[in-house]
This record gives sequence, C-alpha cells and structure tokens, in this order.
Amino acid sequence: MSVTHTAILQGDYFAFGTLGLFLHDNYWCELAELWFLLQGFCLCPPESRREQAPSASAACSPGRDSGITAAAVCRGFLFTMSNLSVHDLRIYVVLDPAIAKGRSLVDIARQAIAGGATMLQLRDKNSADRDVLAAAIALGQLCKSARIPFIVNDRVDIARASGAAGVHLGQDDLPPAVAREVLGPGAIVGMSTGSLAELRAALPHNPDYLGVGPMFATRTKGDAGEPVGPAMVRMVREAAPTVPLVGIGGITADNAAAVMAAGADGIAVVSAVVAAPDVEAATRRLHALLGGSEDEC
Ligand code: TZP
Ligand code: MG
Repeated sequence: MSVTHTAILQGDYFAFGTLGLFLHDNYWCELAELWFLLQGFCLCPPESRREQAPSASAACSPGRDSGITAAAVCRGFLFTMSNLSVHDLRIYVVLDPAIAKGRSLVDIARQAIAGGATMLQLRDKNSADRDVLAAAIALGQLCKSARIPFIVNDRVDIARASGAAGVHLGQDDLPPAVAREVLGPGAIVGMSTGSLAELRAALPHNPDYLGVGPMFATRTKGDAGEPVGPAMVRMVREAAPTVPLVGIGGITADNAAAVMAAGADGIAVVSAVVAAPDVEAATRRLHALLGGSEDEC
C-alpha cells in the first residue's frame, strides 16, 4: 500500500497517518484510528486554542478543556476517512467455480484468507442466478469477518443484493455510473483495461482500481486476448500514476515479481490460488513474494 493512494494528510497527522498505513488491515488499526480521531478532539496547537470559542469546547467535551477546533476535528476525520478508502490490492483472489475442481468456494476463500488474500472477488459466469447470490452472500460474510473487501464480477444486481463492497466491470458490462447509482457512492468500482485506448475510456469513470491484463497467457478466460505483459502495467502506471492497479492473467509465483516491478499495486489471480492443491500455501507464497509478513496472514 503506498502513500500515493491515500488522501493527503496534513501537519501533525502526517506521522500518525503513515503509522496508520502500517497498521492497516490489522485488528489494532480500528483502535488506532479511533485514538487518532480522538486526538483531533484533544490535540491542537496553542494558537488555535486561543481562537476557539469556549462554547465549542464545552459543547463537544463537557467538563473538560479539550482544546477542540474545527480544523483539528477535520484532520482527525480526514485521517480516518483516508484509511477507510484505501484498499489493499496486493493479493486479489478471484474465485471462479469453473476453476475450483468441484471444491467449495467458501472453503477456498477461507484458506485464501488464511494465506493472506487481501481482497476477494466472485466471478461466476455459469451458475444459476440464485446460486450466484447464495455464494455471494456467504463469501461477503466471510470477507466482512476477515475485514477485507468482497467484490462481485459483472453483476451489479448480485453485488447490491449480497451487500458486496463493490463490483468489477469489463468492457461489456453495465456502465460504472449505473453501478455507482445502484450500489451507492461508497462502492468500489473496478474496471478492466487491456490497452491504452481502454484506459482512456475508463479514466473518466474514476475507477477505484484497474485490472490490467492479460499479463501472460491464461486458460481461465477464453476471450482474454493476447498477453500484454508487464509492459502494459508500466504504461498504465505512467499514464495514470494515481489510479490503483493490479495485473491479471496467467500470474503465478514465478512471474508475479515482474508485474509488481512494473508498478502494479497487486496481483489478481484465479488459477494460481483457486486451482492450487493447497490453497492456503499457494496464497501464502504469493503473499511472501509481495513482501507480506506472517503476522498479516
Ligand atoms: N481477466 C483477464 S485475464 C483473466 C481475467 C478474469 C483470467 C485470469 O485467470 P488466471 O487463472 O489467473 O490466469
Ligand atoms: Mg465482465
């Protein structure tokens, strides 16, 4: 997770913000954020204390000289919100039942989370709608307890009905504006990009992240097209320096480093995890390759 993708933190909150990034996805993070937010109420420079109206202090913290100012509250709020809007894209596991060899997606998801998956997506192109919805609800609950985002591929309706954190949209799916209208302004809307032309088309929609690929040859997606390689990640990164992006397509433990070196924030994988005999070990290996620590798993 890089500072580039966080909101700008000001003044005395910058140091706390950086610390908060390290704590992100840790159970202590919430506690730390709460503490920092409270600092917004309690800490502010002496000159701003002088400017502050006594009634504001009394109203916000009865019986205590809190030294509160609107600026301090805003900084605390900004810090908290900035962390909430950052998604850890490092190990984005895409769950596709067609690749799962008959195993339960929920079991696979549980093992992937234990191995350090930082985000999950349900990609089901074949099952009956009500089965997709049931899977989405179960996976969404699992992700909620693991405190990682759960995304639904293609299906804005299923994302909405299951309470998913967002949706991933390809070139032929519903327009992102429609997805945001249906899912609400806080939803994560990811988009696929396989060329600079597609990037140009995607950027006006303010995607929350981009899936760039296929990086390498893949048998998972029949119509994926020719591999564009990590060079495309580099081009997208240069053209859109602030948009979070993952490489996708044919990524394994052997080639993940090249994708990251080209500037990706993470890797999206299907078969490397979902078809692995030991899902947890496969995820853990990718996680370690990307610099994750055992503590995070
Ligand atoms: N989008 C581009 S390539 C791809 C998708 C969904 C398939 C990736 O699957 P795998 O098994 O990781 O190559
Ligand atoms: Mg699609």
